[in-house]
Amino acid sequence: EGRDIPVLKISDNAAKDENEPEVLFNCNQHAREHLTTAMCLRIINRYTDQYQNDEQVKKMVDEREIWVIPTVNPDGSEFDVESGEYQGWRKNRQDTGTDLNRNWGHKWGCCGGSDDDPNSETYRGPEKFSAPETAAIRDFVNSRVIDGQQQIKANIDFHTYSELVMWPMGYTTDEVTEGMTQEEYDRFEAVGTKMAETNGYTPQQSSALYITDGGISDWMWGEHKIFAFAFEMYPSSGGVEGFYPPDEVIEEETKRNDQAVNILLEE
Ligand code: 0X9
Ligand code: CA
Ligand code: CA
Ligand code: ZN
Repeated sequence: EGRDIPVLKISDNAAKDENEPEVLFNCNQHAREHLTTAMCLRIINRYTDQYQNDEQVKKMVDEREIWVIPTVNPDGSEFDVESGEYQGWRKNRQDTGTDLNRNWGHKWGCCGGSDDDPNSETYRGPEKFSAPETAAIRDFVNSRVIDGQQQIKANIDFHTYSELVMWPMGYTTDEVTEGMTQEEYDRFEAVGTKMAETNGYTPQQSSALYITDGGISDWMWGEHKIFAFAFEMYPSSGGVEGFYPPDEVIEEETKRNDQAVNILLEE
């Protein structure tokens, strides 16, 4: 439907491209996962408003370039709420909808972790990056390759729900695979476990939940060696109402990830 996908940059001297590690946080790939949008807004508010008050925030703003995309799927998320009645909508708004988190180009459609039926909730689209949303973010991430070096070093893709910290790969239950050594896997597990100790989520390889292909974290790592995690936020379980917690939980359930966000920025 042509809505813009906003991206914000937070850093000292933000108008300049400085030689500082870049980190990307993105939210709301899935339309109904509105708590994640609030998560990205909290990151934005914290790393701006708290600059004077919080030493860790100041250090990260001074020494990193922080990119935040609060909504990857603005058409879908607007559709989910615009009638005044929640639609339980997951995908984008292209025809019957493409599941953006099955449309990324690493091992797209390889392994039974997505659907070729346009009516499916996990429809992968007619080809990789057929969705304007994934194509736009692919182009942005590709544009951060400067002199052959990817500037973005780490990423969290926020979802709801199940209270999980997940790392690649999603398309296979193998730890070591094409583009993933045991040493690399072990670092994912170590940092994922460390982050999970701060928010009380369960740390696991993505494929331990279920196999997905065409997921964002597989692409971030597989194509760019970006240290990429996916978080499933509050609640830990439920039905469709799990996507629509009351607004009273926003502060507590987004604050819950402050330390994990700090840890990834440090790493
Ligand atoms: O299915 C997804 O895209 C994510 N879960 S959600 O309920 N938010 O839709 C999980 C993606 C993580 N990757 C794998 N489980 N392989
Ligand atoms: Ca800077
Ligand atoms: Ca830079
Ligand atoms: Zn999701």
